[in-house]
Amino acid sequence: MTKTVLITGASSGIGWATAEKLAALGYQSILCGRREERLKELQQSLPATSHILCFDVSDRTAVFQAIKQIPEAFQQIDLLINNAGNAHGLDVSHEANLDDWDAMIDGNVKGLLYVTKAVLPQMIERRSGQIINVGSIAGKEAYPKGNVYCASKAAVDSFTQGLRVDTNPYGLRIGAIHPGLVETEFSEVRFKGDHQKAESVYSTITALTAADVADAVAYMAEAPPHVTLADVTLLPTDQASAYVINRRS
Ligand code: 8X3
Repeated sequence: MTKTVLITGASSGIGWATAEKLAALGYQSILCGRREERLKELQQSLPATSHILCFDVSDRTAVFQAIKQIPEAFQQIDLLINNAGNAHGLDVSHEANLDDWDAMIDGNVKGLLYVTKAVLPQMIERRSGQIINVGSIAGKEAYPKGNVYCASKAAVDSFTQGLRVDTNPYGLRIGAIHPGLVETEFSEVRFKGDHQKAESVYSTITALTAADVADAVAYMAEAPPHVTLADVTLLPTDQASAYVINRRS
């Protein structure tokens, strides 16, 4: 039977690449994001059926409304990939912008919680389903100026563990993947469009690509039902920890 995956943040980067990878494996997908045009572009390129849901994960009402409106053919969600999230700013705590902090807590933490809460009941009822949360190496180790971004990803890590414990009697597979440096729009967003600054994050190393992360997500998804990859940290070989990076000058 065709499996259905719901992917948040599908309009770019890891979300986009994961949609491509899973569609190639035959999954039908619910593509979620804020940018409808991008989602349409992705939909047209996929070899499998998909449905677009355009909403902002941090808008609690919108999340529940959108998920309620999923057409019948897509309603049984076998796999939820909580990928939406971003970094906003890179500043020491005493100089950071509170709006940036709000945006990270709202999107990376509250958004992930809302989508999970909207999808979880059907998985509990069916006693099957898988959730893969996209965390970050930043959630494992706080790095200078990462403060709230790191805290938001630590919350993803901790919530994943809690969710796995709570849902253990119901046969769900709950895990997280924690990537290190991945060359996507991530740094463009973090540095608010400062292209040069964003590029310099990746130009002196061989960073992961979004497709590398998608491959690992697919591996987690395709593992046999009795196998849960609970906690996967994925680093480029040039990166040993959140802040030990072998940069070539
Ligand atoms: C993205 C990885 O190292 O830039 O979450 O925080 S890092």
